[in-house]
Amino acid sequence: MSESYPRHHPDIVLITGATGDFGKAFAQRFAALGAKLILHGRSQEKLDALAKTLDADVHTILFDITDKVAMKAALDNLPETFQNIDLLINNAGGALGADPAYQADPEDWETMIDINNKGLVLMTRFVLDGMVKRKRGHIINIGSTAGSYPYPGGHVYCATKAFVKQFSLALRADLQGSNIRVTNVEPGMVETQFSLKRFKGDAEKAKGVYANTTPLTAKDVAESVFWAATLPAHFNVNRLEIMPTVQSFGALPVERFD
Ligand code: 8X3
Repeated sequence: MSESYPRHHPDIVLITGATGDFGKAFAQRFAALGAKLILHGRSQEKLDALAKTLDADVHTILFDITDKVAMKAALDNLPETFQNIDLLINNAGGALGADPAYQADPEDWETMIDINNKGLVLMTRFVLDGMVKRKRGHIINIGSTAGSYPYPGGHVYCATKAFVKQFSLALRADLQGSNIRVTNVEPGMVETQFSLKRFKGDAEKAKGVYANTTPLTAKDVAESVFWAATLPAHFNVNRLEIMPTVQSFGALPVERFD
């Protein structure tokens, strides 16, 4: 006879970057649980299209994640029935460019830091106010294996994800005694629009990243987020590093002279 394991059910889930591949998969996974969803995006059209596909009570919030005034206003003006956020999934983010650091576009660097780091910490700061008062909540940050394992062309993207990892762990320290959980989910290769964005619309290059192999899918990542979020409230996953089976580690390169 199988014994059932108790699950935690977040009632209100806020997902940033909800109209991207990860965001959609998260929205679908938590809608299936019966959670109310606050979906953040930059296009009302895309948010509405996503909301239509979901069998859930949805509130959409529209702002650029780098605009802290608009972010604060959207959070301050949540309808009463959406105010008690149980779970924040800091998902908005991405990579821009994969050229060596000395050839990278400095604007891409600033954008990655603004979105992956500044957007994420401010969102967290604003949502934590209510969570701390209620002594209930979970912050799930979408990190990356790139935050632990640097690779050529990764420079600022890797650094932003290392920041997210350490920020997540440091938050745990400050939230001691608050009953609030923090988890950094760190996926490796996942087939999404990630590479298309990184290579600025070069579909050939983006396709090549996932060619002839079996990457993780957004659904796989949603499953791991869902697992961490629905564990009983006394159980905190600090970091969850996930990769497709086909991916592993390489040796450190050494320059040799003739
Ligand atoms: C995505 C994984 O390896 O492309 O965060 O940086 S990787």
